[in-house]
Amino acid sequence: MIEQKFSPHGFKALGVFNIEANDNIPVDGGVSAVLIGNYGREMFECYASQRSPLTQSMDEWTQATIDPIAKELNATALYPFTTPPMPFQKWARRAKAGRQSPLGLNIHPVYGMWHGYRAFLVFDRKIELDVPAGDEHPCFGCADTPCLTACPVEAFDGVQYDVEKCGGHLMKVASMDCHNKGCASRLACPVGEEYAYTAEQMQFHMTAFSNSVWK
Ligand code: B12
Ligand code: SF4
Ligand code: SF4
Repeated sequence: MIEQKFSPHGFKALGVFNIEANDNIPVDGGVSAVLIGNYGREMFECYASQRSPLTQSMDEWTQATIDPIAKELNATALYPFTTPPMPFQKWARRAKAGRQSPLGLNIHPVYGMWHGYRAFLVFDRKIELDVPAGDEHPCFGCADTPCLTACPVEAFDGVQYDVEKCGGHLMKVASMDCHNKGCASRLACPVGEEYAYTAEQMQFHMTAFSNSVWK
């Protein structure tokens, strides 16, 4: 039922958790929180064909699409792009939609690095979903950790992400591969490779990221 509402837009229900007080979900009476996200290429294709007018940003399109569905489902939508930011990565781990990788990004057991979060829907009732969770941490047994050595400026040290190093590199001509193909560290991860975004979608991401850091 929930999935059917979202699938025409390329959004997927990625997980669910029963809300506890220390989750600090800012909705009175919230019982279940359902993570709505995207994986693979589909949502980008829906965005390209459904956004209106052509200047609508992905966040604006997301909210314009999800708000009416949330209303229909009698749920409250929370978004990852509000300020101050809400701890989406932590909540996504609560929803069993991913584990923390050495990159700091959550890794999904099936879709690897190639997924994102678009909203949490908070319900005043218990919701159950059948989604692939995966019992084992996907990084368990990845002895070579290629994600940590792929970045040309070593922006990841396994503990934190050096935004300045990455951003500084992206300003240089030598960073063309990062701009054209996508972040080398994310691309180095073998989990869920078949869900990787297209070159065009990677470029969209890198432009959005560069603009957010350097605006
Ligand atoms: C601020 C932010 C950033 C900042 C990070 C600042 C920093 N100090 O590291 C910048 C702009 C650099 C950034 C970059 C990216 N981000 Co970002 N970012 C966010 C945002 C909006 C808020 C994070 C936050 O403050 N949370 C609240 C605090 C309380 O929680 P926290 O866990 O302590 O937050 C920290 C981490 O989230 C971390 N962080 C955020 N993004 C990233 C990216 C990497 C690689 C790492 C290691 C850490 C990191 O910075 C936060 C502050 O210290 C979240 C959305 C959200 N609401 O969570 C997305 C989010 C975390 N980002 C995401 C992604 C995918 C990226 C990018 C990889 C791609 C992109 N968006 O273009 C890039 C990395 C660039 C690259 N090389 O490809 C995804 C992660 C999905 C996942 N699987 O975990 C999120 C959840 C957005 C989403 N809608 O899905 N991001
Ligand atoms: S390359 Fe290995 S350690 Fe790095 S995120 Fe992927 S599975 Fe985890
Ligand atoms: S975008 Fe390029 S410079 Fe930035 S972390 Fe990824 S590989 Fe490193």
